[in-house]
Amino acid sequence: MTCLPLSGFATRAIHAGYDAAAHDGALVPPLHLSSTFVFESAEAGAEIFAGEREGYFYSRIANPTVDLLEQRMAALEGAEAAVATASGMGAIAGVLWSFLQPGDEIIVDKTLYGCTFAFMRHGLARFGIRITHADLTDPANLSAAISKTTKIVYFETPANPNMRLVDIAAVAAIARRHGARTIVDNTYATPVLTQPITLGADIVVHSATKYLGGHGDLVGGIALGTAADMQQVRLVGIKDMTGAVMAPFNAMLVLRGLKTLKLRMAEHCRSAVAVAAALDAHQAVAAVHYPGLAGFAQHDLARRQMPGFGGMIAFELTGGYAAGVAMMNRLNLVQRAVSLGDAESLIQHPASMTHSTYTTEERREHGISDGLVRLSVGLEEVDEITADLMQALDAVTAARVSVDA
Ligand code: 4LM
Repeated sequence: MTCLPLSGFATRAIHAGYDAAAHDGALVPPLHLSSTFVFESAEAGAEIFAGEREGYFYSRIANPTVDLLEQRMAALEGAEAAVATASGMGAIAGVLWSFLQPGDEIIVDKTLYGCTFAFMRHGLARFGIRITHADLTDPANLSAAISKTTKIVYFETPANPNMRLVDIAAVAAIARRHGARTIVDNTYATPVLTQPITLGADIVVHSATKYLGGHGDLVGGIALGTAADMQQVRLVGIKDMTGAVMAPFNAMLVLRGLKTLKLRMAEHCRSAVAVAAALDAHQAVAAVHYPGLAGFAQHDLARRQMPGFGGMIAFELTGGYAAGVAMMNRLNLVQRAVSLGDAESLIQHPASMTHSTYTTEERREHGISDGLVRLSVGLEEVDEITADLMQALDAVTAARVSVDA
């Protein structure tokens, strides 16, 4: 039952790639921890190594449990193939090392997750790869920047941390006309909300640590694309260059997470809409960045590209950074922690945490303000999430009023 004709998203998330009859009737796929695999003969081993015969030989290249996750994710993203990795950063590094040479240019959106930014601007740049930042919220900026040396166009939508959106179809069409690959980090949206490959992107990367796993108990990543591109990522970027392979146990945890991904995302989206509206109405809040708010600059694109607006919110307080710190320290239910997409609501301060990999000057250049606070709306009762945030904001407001008086 490797393919499920005419099946919908939730069915594929639970069944794709697995046939219980081939595994002693086990409802839940077995966990293959084996690092190496026994050849029936020396000749068979040589043929497997030469790619002349199918078969597993070493879990840095492929493993049956990880393989199942790759097939299942490919079925959810509309991709031909996938490569699961040790982390989201492993997926990003593995993909980029696979397709870039010294002298190539990569055009990346203005805002990226902190370590992705650091890997490119402070890492790849040292190896003769040119990193050009363009504001891809306007596809015309890509047309102006792209050239013959551009090999890759890379962005997140929504972007971490400030929620800017990119029109995937428009940007991918421009990149394709110039012979560049489009790579989309789909961590925030997940395939429940956006399937970039179906909109023209070439490669999707994820931090599986976030919504895909969904329970805060693993670090993992995955890259998806054509079979040929993923073979290159597997054999070059992962096998030989980074070794950033996903552990089978983590693959099993992600497979478990995927079974409820659609349900969880629906609840994250529903709750985030309510929390964003409550934040927006509070006098201590200067701005809320959430694609579902009518006042969000790219609300029309969000409505066109995302059937739900996601579980991530960024906001700024009228009292700036100091008020943000005071508010975060008064929270009881919402947890002060980086990462996102877990059942627990998480709050963090990008400038001093996830995006402290940017220099202060780079953060200013890239539109990440010191007062920005990021919230991952979890799966607790939405009224209780909102009440916790409101009491913390009320306390900060009261403290300011008494200082001002
Ligand atoms: C965070 N993020 O934001 P691993 N792509 C995106 C991400 O948000 C992240 C990664 C890749 C956070 C981690 C602390 C859009 C990570 C990297 O952490 O390597 O699985 O993913 O809080």
